[in-house]
Amino acid sequence: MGDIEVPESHPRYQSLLTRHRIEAGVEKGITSKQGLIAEGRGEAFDYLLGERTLDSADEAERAAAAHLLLARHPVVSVNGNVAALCPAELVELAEATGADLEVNLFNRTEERVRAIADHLREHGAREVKGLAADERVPGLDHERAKVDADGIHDADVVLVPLEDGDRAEALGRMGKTELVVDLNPLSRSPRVAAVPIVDNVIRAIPNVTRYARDLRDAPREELEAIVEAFDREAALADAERAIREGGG
Ligand code: PTJ
Repeated sequence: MGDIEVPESHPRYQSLLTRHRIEAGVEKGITSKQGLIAEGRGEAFDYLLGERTLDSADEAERAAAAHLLLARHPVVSVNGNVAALCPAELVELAEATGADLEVNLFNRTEERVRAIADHLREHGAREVKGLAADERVPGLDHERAKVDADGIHDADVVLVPLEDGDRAEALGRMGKTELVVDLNPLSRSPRVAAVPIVDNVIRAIPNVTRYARDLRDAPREELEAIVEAFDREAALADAERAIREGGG
C-alpha cells in the first residue's frame, strides 16, 4: 500500500501516516468504516500518552513476548485496523513466536475476511486462519464469536490488538490468557487482560517481536519469572497516571 508524501520532519508525521494507512485500508476493503472512528479514539489517547511507549507498556510487551513463547498454542488475532496498520509486523511477530495468525472481525463479512487474509499473504504470511470459522466462542451472539476450531478455539494464549470488551470477557471465561493492546487504559478489554498493553499497535507489535527474538533461547524458568513479575494493575495505573500528568 503506498504511503503518502508527508515530510518526516512534520510534527504529526506518524499520526498522518497512520491515518493514511487506515484510509487506504477502507479503500482496499480491509478496514471497516467503524475502524476510522476507532482510529480517532486511539489517536486521542495516544496524544494524551505523549505518542510514545511508556516504560510500563514496554514491560507489558516483554511479558507478552514471554507468554507467547511459553504457550502451547499461541494465536495472534487480526482485525481490519491492525491489518491495515502493520501487516508485515504481524507476520514477523507470528514467525518470531510460532503463533498462528487468525482473522477475527467485529463487523464480519466473508469478503473482508478474505481481503485481510490476502493482504497478510501479500506481506509474507504462509498460513492465515479465520476462514473456516467452524467453532464459536460461547456466550457471544455477534459475529466475533466465529473462530477456527484449530485456531483461537484451541489456543491457550491469544494476542488481541483492539479487542472489544465482550469478547475479551468471553475468551477469559474459556480460560485463555489474553494479551490485549489498547490505547485506552479505561476500556474493558485491557482491564480483563492478563497483560494489558497500553500502547499504539504500530509501536507495540514490533516491540513484542523484538523481545521474543531476544528471549527465544531463554530457559523456561526465566520466561516464567518474567510472566510472574509482571503486575497488570500497576501497568494500568501507570497509564492512567501518564494521561493525567500529560504524557509523562
Ligand atoms: O475490523 P473489525 O470489524 O474487527 O473492527 C475493528 C474495530 C476496531 C472497528 C472494532 O473492534 C471496534 O469498534 O473497536 P472499538 O470498540 O472502537 O475499540 C477500539 C479501541 O482500540 C479503542 O479503545 C481505541 O482507543 C483503541 N485503539 C484504536 N486505535 C488504536 C487503538 N489501540 C492501539 N493502537 C491503535 N492504533
